[in-house]
Amino acid sequence: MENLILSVAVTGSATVPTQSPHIPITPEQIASDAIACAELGATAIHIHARDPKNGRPSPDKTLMKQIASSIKAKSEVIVGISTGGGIGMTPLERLEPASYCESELASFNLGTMNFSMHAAARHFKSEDYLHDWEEEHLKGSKRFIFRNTFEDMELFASTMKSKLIKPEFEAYDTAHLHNLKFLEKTGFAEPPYWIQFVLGVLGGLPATPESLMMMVSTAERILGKENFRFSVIGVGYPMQFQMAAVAMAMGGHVRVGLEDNIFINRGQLATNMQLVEKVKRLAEELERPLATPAEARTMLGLKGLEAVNY
Ligand code: KMH
Ligand code: ZN
Repeated sequence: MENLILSVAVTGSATVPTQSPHIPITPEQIASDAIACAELGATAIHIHARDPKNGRPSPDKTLMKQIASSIKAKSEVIVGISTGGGIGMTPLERLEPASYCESELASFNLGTMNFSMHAAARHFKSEDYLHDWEEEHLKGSKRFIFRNTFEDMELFASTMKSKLIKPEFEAYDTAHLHNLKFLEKTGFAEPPYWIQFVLGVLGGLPATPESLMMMVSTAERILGKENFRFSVIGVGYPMQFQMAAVAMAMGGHVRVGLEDNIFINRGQLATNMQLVEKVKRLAEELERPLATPAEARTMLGLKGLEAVNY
């Protein structure tokens, strides 16, 4: 098996600051967690920006550039920029930070779907929330449609191609793999693919070994075994670790981080660095040495840090 590409999604846009004091918010905090995770051995960092005043997910490209360049100043870790953005952002707003920063990697979501975090609101009373946007963010996600139409995907694909940004395809269901195949047939995607199987979002497949097997076998059948590498995101606790272990045993790669899970043990809030350390322990036990950023750049065919705009 290949060395393990360990990605860390340090902040995301689904959670609210009230859920955990460890979620990095300011560009300095996000960069600092990214650098600390890289020092622990993480290969790649997936970033979103948040408004430093209140932690709300932000499409501000200058904030994103500030985060990416602070990471680059201290580390060679691969930086992947989110184009998933957050609730209320238009597809163009979501694309802008990656396009502006011309990052090596950027997420590419493969279909329109429900994407709800409303179940997390059951833990809080209205007066618990630290910021006025948070309650509606969680509860209102019941109405949220995560938009990724074919027109949007064509735009994302051609923009990323023109800036030599490698797509990190996010597939939440087997239908998304068929969408990717259609993009391939119509000239908007080209193997070899780097795919994240995202399991456990309310609106996508659940985080179970059965879902993962189905994703892998579907991808092998329709894309061809030699045409993709996969990594797995298990959303929630303990699914993040369970899916990591199954992915490692299958020769896949792994993403952890507070974007997808905020607990280190049942009921105990995590830091990003603790999540990395726990998954590193699993990787060691399962004989999957971590890939360095340089190794992963070769594996994924990335353009290199000299070619980014940050
Ligand atoms: N929040 C994750 C479940 C993106 O940023 O493009 C998926 C994600 C999407 O990371
Ligand atoms: Zn993300």
